[in-house]
Amino acid sequence: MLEKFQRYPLTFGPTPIEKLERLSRHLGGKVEIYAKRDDCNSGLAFGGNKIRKLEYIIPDAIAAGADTLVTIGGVQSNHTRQVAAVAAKLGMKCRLVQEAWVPFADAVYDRVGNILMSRLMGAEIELVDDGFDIGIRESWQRALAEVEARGGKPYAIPAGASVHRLGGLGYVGFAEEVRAQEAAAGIRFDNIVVCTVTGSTHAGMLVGFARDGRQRHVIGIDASFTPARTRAQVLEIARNTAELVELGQEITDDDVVLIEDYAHPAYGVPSEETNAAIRLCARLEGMMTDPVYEGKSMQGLIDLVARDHFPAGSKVLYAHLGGVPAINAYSYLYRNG
Ligand code: 5PA
Repeated sequence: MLEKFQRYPLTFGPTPIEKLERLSRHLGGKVEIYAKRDDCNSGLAFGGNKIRKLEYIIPDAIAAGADTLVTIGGVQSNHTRQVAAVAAKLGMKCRLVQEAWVPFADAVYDRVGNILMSRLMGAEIELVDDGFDIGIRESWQRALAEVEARGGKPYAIPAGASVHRLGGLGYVGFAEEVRAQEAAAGIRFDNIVVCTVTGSTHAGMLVGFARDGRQRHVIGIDASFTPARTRAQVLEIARNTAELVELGQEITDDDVVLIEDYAHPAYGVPSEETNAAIRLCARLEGMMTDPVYEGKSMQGLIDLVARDHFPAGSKVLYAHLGGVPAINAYSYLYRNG
């Protein structure tokens, strides 16, 4: 589906799929749980889902003659860290706007984890005291204008690389990759579980899996805590992406499956249940998840299995999208493990 698009390689290649044997057994053994390890997809500053998206965006930035990648996220954004890494790798500059999206006051919140790495990789960082919003931000537009005013050539990457014309393509590729891996292993996943916030990861998967009629088998777990906004953005990106790849099929509102039950108490703040899921997965599988995104989708997966949402014998694929560096900013929560 992606042959006509240019891809700038930033990942190691197809990511592994592994069976989470002990977690599957712990949850009763009726459902087989697998993880696709996009958290291990690249050597660029720990990788993650944005690297996969950026592979299809960077050719456009290069063609535009840009010298500075400009993007936005929260203080512990994984996205901004991945953009900083890609800029370093390409020899471009990087300008990041990091807003106060998370009401969390660990003393070192703006010193460790993602933002520490972005600073080390040479990004110019501006901290802005505005709250969470996945839309187009005034602070980001100001940063773009500033780069231009200084004589630079900025390239605009929106939050999560999502509402970019090419933002959905990376995860169309994910679906194609899964299909090839399924064929090679002789298995087929009944459901795919994905954490959803700015929407292009979920949207790309919808389009990719629509090719074999599985779009409603992609279960988005909302971690934005503004699910109406996120849902609308997933649909919009999926529709645009479907057109771009000439899917030949309309993506409808009913195709967007987004479960809202696990994002509380706020974006970026884990509940007790989220923390329990993070600990369970760490202790049974040695697989780390974070309190902002993947811990919430893991919590959702565990809860859905416990509630018999999936028929016995189902094979469920958990898309691990990265995000673990942020855990350092939550050190007080995990001081006793
Ligand atoms: C993020 C996003 P989407 O934004 O494409 O819906 O992906 C959600 C998601 N898992 C899932 C991890 C580890 C993520 O980092 N992160 C954002 C960031 O600024 O880091 C875009 C919000």
